[in-house]
Amino acid sequence: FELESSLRGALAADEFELHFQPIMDIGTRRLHAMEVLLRWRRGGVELVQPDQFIPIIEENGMIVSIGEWVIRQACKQIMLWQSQGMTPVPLAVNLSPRQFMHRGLVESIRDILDETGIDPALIEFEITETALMEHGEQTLEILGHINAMGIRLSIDDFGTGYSSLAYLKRFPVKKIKIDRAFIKDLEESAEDRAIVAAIIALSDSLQLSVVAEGVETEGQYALLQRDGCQYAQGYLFSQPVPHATAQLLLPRC
Ligand code: G
Ligand code: G
Ligand code: G
Ligand code: MN
Ligand code: NA
Repeated sequence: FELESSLRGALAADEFELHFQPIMDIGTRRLHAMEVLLRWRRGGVELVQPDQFIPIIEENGMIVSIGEWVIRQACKQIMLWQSQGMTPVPLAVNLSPRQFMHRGLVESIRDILDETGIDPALIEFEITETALMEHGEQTLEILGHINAMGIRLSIDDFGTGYSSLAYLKRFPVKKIKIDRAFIKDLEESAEDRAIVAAIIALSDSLQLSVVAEGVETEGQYALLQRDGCQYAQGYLFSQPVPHATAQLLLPRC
C-alpha cells in the first residue's frame, strides 16, 4: 500500500528514468541495439528495480500512463542523441500485456512519433509470447497497426510460454529473444544446447532473427556463435546503464 501510494505521485515528480542495456551483434561484436529498462528513483534517492513495482502498476492500471512515458522518453532520447552528433541504435521498449490491450495505445504511439519526428525504424517493441497468446484476433490487429507504422516487434522471453514458432509466424514479428533460462547452463547442459540450436535453426528458416538473453560468459558466447545466433545481450557486455554511460557506446557521426 505504501509503495502503491508513493507510486501515484512518481510520474508527476519525475522519479522515473530509463536505463539501457546493449544488444550486441555476435558476428562483429559491435553494438546492434539497446533494450530500455525502467527504473524508479523513489523519493529522488533510492533506485527501485522494475520487479518491485511493475507488477503493482500493471495491476492498478498505471502501466498505461507510465508505459506511454517510457515510449515518449525513449523517442526523446533518440532525438537528443542525434542532436548531439551521435548515431543512435534502435531502442527496444518492453510493452506489458495490459498496456498492449489498452485502446489508446496505437494512437498514442502515432502522436509520439509525430511529436518527436524520429525514424520509426529506431524503435522496437518487445512483447512476451504469453501476451500474444492471450488475445487472438485483437492482438493481430494491434500488431498490424504498429507494424504499419514501421516499428519492429520482438517476442520477449521466448521459450517460457506455450507458443510454437510456427504459431508466431501469424504475427508480424521480426525477432525473437531466447529467455535467459536456456542460456544460463548452456555450457553444462547438452539439453539446453539442443533446445537453443533448434530455436535458432527454425528461426532461421522462418526468417526471424534471434537474440540470446542473459549471456554472461565467453563460453556461452562461443556456443551461440557456433550455432549461428545473430545477437546477444547480457552481463558479459554490460548491465543496464544510465543514459550518460549508454551514450559512450554510440558511434559519433
Ligand atoms: O537533469 P535534467 O533534469 O536536465 O534531465 C532531464 C532528463 O532527461 C534526465 O532525467 C535524463 O534522464 C534525460 N536525459 C537524457 N539524455 C540526457 C542528456 O544528454 N542530458 C541531460 N541533462 N539529460 C538527459
Ligand atoms: O530491468 P530488469 O532487468 O530488472 O527488468 C525486470 C523486468 O521488468 C523485465 O521483465 C522487463 O521486461 C520489465 N521491464 C523493465 N522495464 C520495463 C518497461 O518500461 N515496461 C514494461 N512493461 N516492463 C519493463
Ligand atoms: O524484458 P526482460 O524480461 O528480458 O528483462 C531483462 C531482464 O534481464 C532485466 O531484469 C535485466 O537486468 C536482466 N538481465 C540482463 N542481462 C542479464 C544477465 O546477463 N544475467 C542475468 N541474470 N540477468 C540479466
Ligand atoms: Mn525485454
Ligand atoms: Na526477456
